[in-house]
Amino acid sequence: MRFCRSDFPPDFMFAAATSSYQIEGHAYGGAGPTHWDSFAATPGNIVRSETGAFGCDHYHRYAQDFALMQAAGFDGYRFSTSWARVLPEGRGTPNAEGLDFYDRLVDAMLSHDLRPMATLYHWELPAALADLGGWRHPDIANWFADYTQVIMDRIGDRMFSVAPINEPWCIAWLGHFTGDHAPGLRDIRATARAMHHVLKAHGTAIQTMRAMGMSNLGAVFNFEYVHPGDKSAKTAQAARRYDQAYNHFFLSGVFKGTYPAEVMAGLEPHMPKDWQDDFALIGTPVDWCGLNYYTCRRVVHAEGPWPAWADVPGPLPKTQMGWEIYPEGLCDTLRMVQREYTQDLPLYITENGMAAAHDPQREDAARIAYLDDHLDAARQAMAMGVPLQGYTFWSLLDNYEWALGYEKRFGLIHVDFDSFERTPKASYHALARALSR
Ligand code: GCO
Repeated sequence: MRFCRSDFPPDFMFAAATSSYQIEGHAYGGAGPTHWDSFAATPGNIVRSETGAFGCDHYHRYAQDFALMQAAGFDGYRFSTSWARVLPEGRGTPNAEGLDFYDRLVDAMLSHDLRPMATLYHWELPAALADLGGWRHPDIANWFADYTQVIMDRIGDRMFSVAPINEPWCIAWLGHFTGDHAPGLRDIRATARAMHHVLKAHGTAIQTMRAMGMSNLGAVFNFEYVHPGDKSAKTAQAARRYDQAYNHFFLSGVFKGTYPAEVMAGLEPHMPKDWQDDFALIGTPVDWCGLNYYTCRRVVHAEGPWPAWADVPGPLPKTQMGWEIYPEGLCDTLRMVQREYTQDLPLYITENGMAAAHDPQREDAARIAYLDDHLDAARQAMAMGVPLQGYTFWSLLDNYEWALGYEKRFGLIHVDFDSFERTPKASYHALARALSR
């Protein structure tokens, strides 16, 4: 690696991230069914119809995983708790085994010198709540607050940081507009409701945790750097529309108490009743903001109803996901977020990384370069005054990449999905060396 720990301020945090459904093994420990289980059981939604039933068997192997993290010199671990593991029906009686599991998990993090950075929702909605309408239902924010209370009553005393929701865009848009993620809807009214209700859930969870006396509470959003895909004026507008919907809608709700006009041009007729009255809740102050950044996108105008956009492939080298590698976009995004929304609020990179096919001969060179280039971009942003306090790599382990099943390998550690054997990759060793200096 071109960088080492001493290139960063002494309290800068290096972490790695995972999420519950992607690694734990949802079949274990009395967890209830989720909308990802039913989405996966429906033919055509997921590569080989794979599910998170066994994940990386982290449920049984977490101590080994944390020992590997400690040996690499990580300071923190960004993980998520599963709503359906804590409350199998989404509401009502908690699953004692699930609460015991997270209690043990957090103690194991601490005994491996890893600061727990929790996320309360990383996409696996309890199926019983999906039956009631899921993110479309006006009461979901209250259900989420109840779940927040139950899980944080158990582990909240040991958290370094907590964010309620991972990536509102993916929940609302990929789940309800494109149908690529569970629950697989393609419905603009459902989308508008989900986009608003995830932010209400974020706000009620922050208020719930504040009332419990918790601190260091934040929000995690995902970003793509948007390039217009051609030089036409219509494309310029489409690119701006995409940028507003993807990169600005949720930040604007939380930090400015309003939604962008270009987005409301399409969504307003479908919004829930009295949505304008919810911004005091949505804008409940947070202590930090997290950015997930992977790639850029090239957007062109497409004929048809709002949003009237399409994307086109770009010329840059691509990851196993087909995503262009564009580190400059990370620096620009950090600066944009600070300038337009967060000013002095601490920022964290809460996800960044790449998928690469398993190829032991090639020594993981692409992932090492990706890390180097994005950490350079992070340092550039810091040199320009961005109050960045940590970097989190996605992901610790190869894992369940949602609709793409187990094929896309994001891990610093290779996982054999038959034996669950872990093998650190060259990127793991390179990062460990960099963090030791
Ligand atoms: C996300 C999610 C992760 C994904 C990762 C790679 O950011 O989309 O938090 O669950 O696995 O991003 O696509």
